[in-house]
Parts: sequence; C-alpha cells; structure tokens
Amino acid sequence: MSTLVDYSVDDGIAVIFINNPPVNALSQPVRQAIKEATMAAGGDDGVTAIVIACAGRTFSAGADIREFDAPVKDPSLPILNDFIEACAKPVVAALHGTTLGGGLELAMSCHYRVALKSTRVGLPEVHLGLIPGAGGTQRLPRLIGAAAAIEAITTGRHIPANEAMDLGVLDEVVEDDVLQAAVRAAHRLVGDGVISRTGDRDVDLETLQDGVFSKAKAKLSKRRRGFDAPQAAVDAIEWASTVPFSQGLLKERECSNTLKASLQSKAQRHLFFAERLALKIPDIPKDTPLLDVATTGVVGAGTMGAGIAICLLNADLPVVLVESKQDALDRGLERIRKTLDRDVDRGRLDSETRDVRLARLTGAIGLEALGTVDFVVEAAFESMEVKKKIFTELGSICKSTAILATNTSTLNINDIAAVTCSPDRVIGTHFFSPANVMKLLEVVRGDKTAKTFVATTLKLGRRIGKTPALSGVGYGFIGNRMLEDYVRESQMMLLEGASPAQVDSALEAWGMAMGPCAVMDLAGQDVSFLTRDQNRELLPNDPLYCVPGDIMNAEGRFGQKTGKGFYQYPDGRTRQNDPDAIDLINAAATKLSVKKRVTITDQEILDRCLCALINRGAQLLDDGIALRASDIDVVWSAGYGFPAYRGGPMFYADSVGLDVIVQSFETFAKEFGNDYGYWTPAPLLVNLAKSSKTFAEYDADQKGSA
Ligand code: T1G
Repeated sequence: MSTLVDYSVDDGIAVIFINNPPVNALSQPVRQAIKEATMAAGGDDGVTAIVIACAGRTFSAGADIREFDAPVKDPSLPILNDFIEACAKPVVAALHGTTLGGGLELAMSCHYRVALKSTRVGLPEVHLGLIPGAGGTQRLPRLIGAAAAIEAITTGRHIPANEAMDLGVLDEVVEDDVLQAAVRAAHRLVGDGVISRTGDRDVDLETLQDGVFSKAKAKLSKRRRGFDAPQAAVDAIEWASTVPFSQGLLKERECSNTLKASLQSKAQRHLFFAERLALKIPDIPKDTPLLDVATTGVVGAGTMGAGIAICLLNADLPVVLVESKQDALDRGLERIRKTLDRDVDRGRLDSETRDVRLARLTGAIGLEALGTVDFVVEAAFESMEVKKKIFTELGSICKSTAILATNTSTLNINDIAAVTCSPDRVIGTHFFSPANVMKLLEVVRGDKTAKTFVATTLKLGRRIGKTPALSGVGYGFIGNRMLEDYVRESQMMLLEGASPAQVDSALEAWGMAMGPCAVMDLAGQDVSFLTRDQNRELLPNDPLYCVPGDIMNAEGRFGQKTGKGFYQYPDGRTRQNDPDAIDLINAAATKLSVKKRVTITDQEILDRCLCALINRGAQLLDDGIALRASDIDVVWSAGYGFPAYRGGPMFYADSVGLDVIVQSFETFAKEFGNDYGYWTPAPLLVNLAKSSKTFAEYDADQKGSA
C-alpha cells in the first residue's frame, strides 16, 4: 500500500486505515491507495469483509480542496465510491471526528456505518460553492429522505451522531473503540450473508411532499440570495427521486464539475483558505509558544461586554464579569442569562449546557477580581480617559502572563498600552455587535504587543468561534477604515440626487447583505457622526464629506434606535422610504450648491462605492495596516456582509481586473473632480495594474518574502 493508507487482514476482516493528516483529505494518492487496498481485499479469498477507518482526529473531512483548480486525476472520488459500493464483500465504515463532504460520501458508499458518539457528519460543499459531487446528493436522500437531505445539504451543517442515527445516515453509534465495533459489525454482516447498498434503495415517497423542491428553492432564493450551489443542490436531490440512480450520479457529476469551474466556487474556496491563512503571521513562527487561557474576565457589562462574555461562556470558558456599579452588573448578568435562555427556547442549546455555562459566570464589582485570570477583555465606554484608567489598574492587578485586550473600535491601542507597566501584553480584540453572533474578530497588534500574545489571541479567536484577522494600529483598523470611503461615496450620491433606497437596493441586488444607508441607520447616525467628529484631522477637509449623515445626526434622526434616519422604521426594524429624509438631504445639497444629477445608474453606484472600498484596501496594504489582500477579504466577508460568492473586495477586484479598476478612477476623476484625492488610486493598485499583477499575486509574493 502506501504510507497514506495502511492495509491489514485479521480473522478474515481487511482493515483499510487511512492516515493523511490533518483531516484525511481524499487526495489522489489516498484514493489510489484505497482502490488498490479494496481490490486486494476483494481478490483475497481469505478476506470475508472490509472495514475502512481513519487515523488521527477525524474520519475523512472530504476531498482535497487544494486539488480543485487542477483536472481530476483517476481514480476520481465518485468512481471510487461506486467501486466500493459494488464490492461483493461487505464494507463497513468506522467514523469519528468530523466526517464531512467526500468523507461522508465515501462512508455512504459503504454498506454499513458505525460512528463514535462524538462524531459529527455533514455535507458542507455549499460553503465552497459546490454540491456533494461523489454521490452525496443521490445517496443521502435514499438514506434519510428528500426533505431531510435538502436541509442537510443546503445548510451544510455538522450533524451530531445521535441525530444522524435517528435520520438514518448511521447504522450504529458506539461509546468507544469504533474500529472494533466496525470489525464486529463486519463479522455480523458476513454471517447475515446480505449486503445493503444505498444505491439499491429508493427515496421514501412520503418525504416528497407536494412542492418540496420548489418551496425549498424559493426559501433559498431569499436565505441564500445570489448563491448558485444551494439551488443546484436541490435540483440534484430531486434527481434522486426522478431518475435512475446511475443517471442521477452522472447528472450530479456534471453539475458538480460545472460549479467547481465557476467564479462563485473559486471565490468561496478562496475565502476558505484565506480564513486559515489569516492566522499565520509571517514574523511569528508557527511554533511560537502559546499562553494557556483557562480563565477569562470581561470589564464592562454593557451590550458589548455581555456579548463577549457569552462568546467566552459558549466556548466553555469561565468568565468574571466586572462592573463599577451593582445595577449595571446586574443588568449585564441578566442580559446574559436571557440570551442563553432564548438559545434553549430555540433549541440551539440544551438546558443542562446552559446551566453549566451560567455556573461558570461570576459577577464582581471592581477590577481586583481579575487578579488571577488568563485573559481580560475591556469593553467599557469608548473614551480614551476611561480606558487608560482601566488599563493602568489592570497592569498592576492582573498576573504577568495575562493578556490585556481592549474592544475599542476607534482608539489608539498604543496609547492605551503605554499606560500599563507591560505594553507587550496589550492587544486589541475588536468584536462586532452583537458580539455573540457576528463572526469577525479584528485582532489589533500594538507596536509593542509580544508575538506570544498575538499568536495566543488569534488562536483564542478561533476557539471561541470567531473568524480572526490581524490589523495594525490605525484609525478604523481594516473594516471600519474601508467603510469610511465606501459610505462617503454612497452619501455623495445622496447629495447628487440618488435616494437611500436606490443606493441600498443597487448594492443589495449586487450581493451586499445590507446597503450602506441602512447600515448607518443600524449602527446609529449619532455613533458614526461622533467617530467622524473625533477624527476630523484624519478625514478629508471636504465640506461635502458625509453631510447626509451629519444632517441625520443633527436632526436627531439616529436611525433604527429613534425610528427615523435615512429611512423611517414604523416597527422599529423594517425600513420604509422617508420623504422627509430626502427633503433634508436635498435642502443641504442646494445650500452647498451640489449639482443635481438627472440620473445616477445602479452601475455607477456599484462602481463608485466598490472602487472606493477597494482603493482603501490597497492603501491599507501599502500602509502595512493589513498584511494580505486575502485578510481584507476575510474582514469584509465575515464582518460587513460582502457576498462570499464574490470572494471579498480584493478577490472581486482581481476578477474585474486591476487595470479596469484604475481606469474607472481616471473616469471618475474627470467626471467628479479629484480635489480631495478620492479618485487617486493607491500606489499599490497602480503598480499591480501596470505590471498586470493581481492582489493574489501580491499576497503570494509577500508569503514568499516572509
Ligand atoms: N481539503 C484540503 N485541506 C483541508 C480540508 C480539505 N477538505 N479541510 C481542512 N483542510 C486543511 C485546512 O486548510 C488547514 O490547513 C488544516 O486542514 C486544518 O483545518 C467530492 C467536492 C474539518 C471542520 O468542506 O470544515 O469533499 O491551515 O484549520 O478548525 O463532494 O477543516 O493547517 O495548512 O479548518 O479543526 C468538503 C472543510 C470538501 C470540510 C476541521 N469538506 N474543512 O476544522 O481545522 S469538498 C469540507 C473543515 C468535497 C466532494 C466534495 C475543517 C474541519 P492549514 P482547520 P479545524
């Protein structure tokens, strides 16, 4: 065999043991070795049955995603799975860990599936812009029915073993030693003399309720707006009940290959690797020692503090929640309890787990309670004076190895670090509201933050279920700094005569989760005004700069929280156009002698907002605030609703062509003037365009130079 696959026979049972760390991805050499081992077992009269298992932390987590940009090499996974299913001797899969994608498809082509109780199974291909392409859309419906298969495949969720057993994906769940359980099962199957092949089954007709497919596609067109793969997945599952198995496999393969070549899938695969690359910092060696984080503290029990505390509790970490006043502390503790209770009511959490987590939460008045914790995150009022006072005390109260993090979104981490006796321990952890929901975590590295503290905080971010990205110290870090330019351009067009609804619908139709005007109403026009006002020296001295937002603030139209902003919100959440807002903006435009434009096309809205966003991203790379273009893509897809199927602002720019982007700047400069440099492309953007390079190549060069 090969070092990737071990083969042994004991008492008539052949064991094919895959060992391709870290996740037993089914790369071509692994597939080749599995096929050879299966053939050897099939041809050996001394072998009565076969068990397929994996070493390490998980049964195969799928095909090797890194192979997808190259032509498929035989044996392809679909062909291998068909070969295994056709085997004349019983084949048993022994599952553990996260058995996903092609790994589960391999298991479903086996004749019996045993799983360790802690196993989770799933078909997450839609998150890569794909459908299960090795029989999953044809075999899963035959095991669990059409409706359940639609839910499982279009969500791509990880299904716990007991639920998978109830659904019918698994045949047996065991407490321990899944390999021995599989061997015992193999002997039983030999004794039974019957082989159950998934492909021989039919889809349970009771699961084909009227319109199950069309209704699913209608829901997905809203819930997964703009994504092709979920729609294709429903079509493929329908084939399982409308065409013969062999034909369904062929149609699935054709559809899978089409999606694999699509820009949407390339964009989503780009983000898959970008999120993992973001944790690798060129000047921080992979073997940098990490600090042990077993206990945590949160300073501030407001909305953000409570949300952060929930993140930590949900990662099974004990939390000391600190406030300066008892009533504020009580409100924070209550907020946390209510949120966990709501998760229980919604079936997201069982009550026992909730109780265990709440038992790990303690409230305290005064920072002294944080003397022994390993990780402290400060989420107090956004004032440098307040934060400096807290960090001065933390520096002397906390133990010398404690990570001292601040959740500030606008203040200079270096200035905060400077007041502590050990600035090497101070770091930024910028959570996004609601902190227990939003995935993005910007980790802000101060000038003096030690490498161990950076590496440990990035790792902790993943541990608490966040998508971390590293930023340097600068106004707005990465995400909010880019939001400034994106919002500026959107509001310039409001002054020129576009309505908030037109601006937002153009960007939302393109794929943004929420348009910039609605975002400002959600975040609070007062909050964004205050941030602008506190940083005027960093912003262009342009009398038109975000005037619409300034007006909303001046008029007390803060957005959702006051029921009115760019829109009106009769029910407090659902936006409705508001002529009064438009009148206010038009009056300001007249006063500022802004030329009204007869038409502003949706395309112009897209081009101006996206070019402003991309240019700032390039500038942040030039300034060293962002390490990689792919980090910027992670920030904007995980934290700002940029459509994953477009890969992030920088991936999207590459797909358009940087020369085209630079050309747009020349056009806009001619049409709108360039007094404030809005249409001066960043040097990096110009240089890459000139050398016909992409941001992806820029990243690769960076990696090479690391
Ligand atoms: N292929 C290649 N590399 C993979 C991989 C995969 N399928 N899964 C993980 N890795 C790498 C990852 O890049 C990282 O590398 C390391 O393994 C650890 O991953 C035909 C077409 C399994 C839940 O979508 O969800 O099968 O950064 O940091 O947090 O129908 O990895 O160390 O160099 O994520 O413990 C379908 C994707 C593929 C599963 C583990 N399968 N993986 O999470 O570790 S398409 C998936 C995950 C397919 C078939 C179709 C997670 C995990 P590096 P990690 P983790």
